[in-house]
Amino acid sequence: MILADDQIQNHNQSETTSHRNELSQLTNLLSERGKNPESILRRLTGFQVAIPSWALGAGGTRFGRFSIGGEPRNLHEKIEDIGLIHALNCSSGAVSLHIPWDIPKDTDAIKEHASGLGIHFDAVNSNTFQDQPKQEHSYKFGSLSHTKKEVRNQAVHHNIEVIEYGKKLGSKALTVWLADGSNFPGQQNLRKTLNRTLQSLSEIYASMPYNWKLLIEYKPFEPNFYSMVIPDWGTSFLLANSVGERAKTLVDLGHHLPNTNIEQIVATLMFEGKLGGFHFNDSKYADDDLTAGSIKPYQLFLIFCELVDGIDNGNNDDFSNIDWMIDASHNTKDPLEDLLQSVEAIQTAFAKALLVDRNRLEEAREENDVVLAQEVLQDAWATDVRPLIRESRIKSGGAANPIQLFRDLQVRKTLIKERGIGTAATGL
Ligand SMILES: [Mn+2]
Repeated sequence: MILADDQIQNHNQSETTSHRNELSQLTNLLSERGKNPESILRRLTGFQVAIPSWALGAGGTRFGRFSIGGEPRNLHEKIEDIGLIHALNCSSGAVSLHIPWDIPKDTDAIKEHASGLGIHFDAVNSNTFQDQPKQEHSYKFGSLSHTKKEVRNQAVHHNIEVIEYGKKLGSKALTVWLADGSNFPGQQNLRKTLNRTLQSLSEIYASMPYNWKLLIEYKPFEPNFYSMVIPDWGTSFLLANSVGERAKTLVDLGHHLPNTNIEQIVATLMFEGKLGGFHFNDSKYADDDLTAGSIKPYQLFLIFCELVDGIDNGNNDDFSNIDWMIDASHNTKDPLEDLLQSVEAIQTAFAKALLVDRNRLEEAREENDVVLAQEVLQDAWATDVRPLIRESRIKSGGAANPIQLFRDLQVRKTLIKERGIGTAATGL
């Protein structure tokens, strides 16, 4: 299903008057505070968050999975769904492919299909956390860190194969999330395991084009429950530093133990110019993969405060040097509506971070005025920025209210009619 421009324009017409009123109130308020609404709008409009190819179908747990109907049956249809999201919000113009779940059979055709919908190919993702049919060696006891050289070679070659697909599609980064680890004390020599991982990652790095990044993701537990080879940002950072300049750390919000100060991790990585990528989601307990901003929106805001500060003052030049992606699972919601909500929550956190009066905040910090520092943050946090986000969408040709239009047009019903009720997309 492809949306026509006039469907979006007709929807926007019906929202015009109230939107204009809300927007002018907000821009007046921002101007009074010495902020330039136009420059905030420009930054919002330029910010694109990639959608992973595994997020377009219903997610599940190890206990079960409930189909939503009309799920994309192949990569072509997955990209079509991302095209729908992007047409509605104009902020999801990239897809992050998972290999081997979404191997493009005809790379030229798929590239053309994507570019027709305004979508480019973001980081490609390898998979050595499960065995594939006809695979020679099993990853049951690890992949890049495995004790046997032949298993490590197989895993390294898989990553190189993923790079080859990415090169054909125009990707510029490989994301490695390593499920390797151990379930019981004594199972692994922790130092040797780390060393083997470093050697394997170095081999992969050596096979990347000169303008690619290697993004190293970390996770404290699951699927292994005693030790993970890359459990935290420190280990990822250590590996990235040893592997090379274009190896960077990727922060997945769900991959931290409860109450970890993620914004401080972001600040530290930016201080070192090693923040390479970001996976958005939210969680109450661990890697829950819930909608970004649905549980801890203030944390998301604080993270964006560090991102904005780091980019404006630090070693990471601009937002385009960081790979942004949503990494969530949609067990109960329509994935397309959930992704629209996630992108809006991310934009909200970003917009509020741009409203922070940085000069005043720095002055308060220098004077150790703790109360004022908190007030400055709260002033930005408590501002309703939705009119700005709406305006950024409308200006870019998107919908004033994407979820409302998605429902008015009965998009899911149409997809079910086109694809059937029992379809299941590959993914988590
Ligand atoms: Mn992730």
